[in-house]
Amino acid sequence: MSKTETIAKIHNYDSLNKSHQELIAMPNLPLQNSNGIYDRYENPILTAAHAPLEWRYDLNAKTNPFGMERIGINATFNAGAMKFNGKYVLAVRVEGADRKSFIAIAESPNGVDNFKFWEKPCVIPQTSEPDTNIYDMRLTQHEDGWIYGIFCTERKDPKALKSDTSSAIANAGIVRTKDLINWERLPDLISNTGQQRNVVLHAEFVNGKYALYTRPQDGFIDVGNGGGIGLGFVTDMKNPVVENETIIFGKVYHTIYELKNGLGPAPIKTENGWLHLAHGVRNTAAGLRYTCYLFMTSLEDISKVTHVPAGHFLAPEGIERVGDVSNVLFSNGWIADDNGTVYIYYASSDTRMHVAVSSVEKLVDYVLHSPQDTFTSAGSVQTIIKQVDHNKEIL
Ligand code: M1P
Repeated sequence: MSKTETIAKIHNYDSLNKSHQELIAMPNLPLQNSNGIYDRYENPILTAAHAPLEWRYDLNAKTNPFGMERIGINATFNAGAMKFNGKYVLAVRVEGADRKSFIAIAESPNGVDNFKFWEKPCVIPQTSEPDTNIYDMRLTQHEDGWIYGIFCTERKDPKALKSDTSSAIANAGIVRTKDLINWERLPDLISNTGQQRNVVLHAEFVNGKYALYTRPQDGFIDVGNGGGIGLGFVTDMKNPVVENETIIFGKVYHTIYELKNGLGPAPIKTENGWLHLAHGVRNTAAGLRYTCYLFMTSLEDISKVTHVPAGHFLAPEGIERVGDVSNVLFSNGWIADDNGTVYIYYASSDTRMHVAVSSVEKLVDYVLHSPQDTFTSAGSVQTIIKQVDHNKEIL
């Protein structure tokens, strides 16, 4: 190209850019039908269409004469979250049309709208065994001074039959950073179980050790005999051998976590205990149903579950029920602001991100005072009757 030749943008750039800027700037308002526990918001906060045009388009008219999208983005979901430099920051699982997931940072000035991706996706260094696919990063600002990102790393199962092109081994990959730009890769988690997903780092040391919530599983899809939310300890994150792993919250027959469960983000510390957000999975004739639930553990002993309201806290509704993996609500990120507001970032149907807003005070009230599961229909009836009788006193 001669020096005098001007470089023209693709013919459709202005209209693409206008729509993109309008999408990002769209205000998001709370919906009116709150259950008193949290407010859902009317719009998803991140969709595939929020991915920057520069990621998707070759903007040079000469090399892209038709103004085609060259790199497709399929979904934006399962984001870790934290407050960083005064901004509400998400470490988003972005899935390309090629089915590879990667992590990209998006930030918002207010936590509910105007989420914008940073210029480039995160470059996550590899270990000696390269990852095929990475996803679902949990961000933890640890008291050791590092921000840790623990994510799922997936590689093809070397022991799978030649005819089996799907079986994989999932494990926890670990990175740490100070700026969310430069990531130091640490060795993958070393545990006794075949598969690990939904691994989350607790923000404080426990008896001088790093505490990690785990989710051991026998197979890539099959939970097998084990499963449940585990807790284990690591002495040195540069040699992350999990010690003393125990299940602190197992699967239970005829509950929303009958088939499997897994922790969401790192728990929030409250005066009453550690507040946890998790997902539970049950099987149905229409496939797996993922919902989110809350529970609390003791401040003195983080392995001790103290409160579990019955059933789901957040379940897919309306458009949330439809997507690439329908009937799934999944959360691995929330932010508790200094004023007590809690922003719960959740994904629907492995497709898009949403926010629901509550407060530490409300969530603690919900966890402490909502009835626990009695595990039988008769028990559920008694729980309702007790409330009806209680209400007679004031009606
Ligand atoms: O498709 C639903 C979810 O399935 C997995 O979660 P879990 O390991 O608990 O079954 C994850 O792959 C998650 O990313 C996904 O949203």
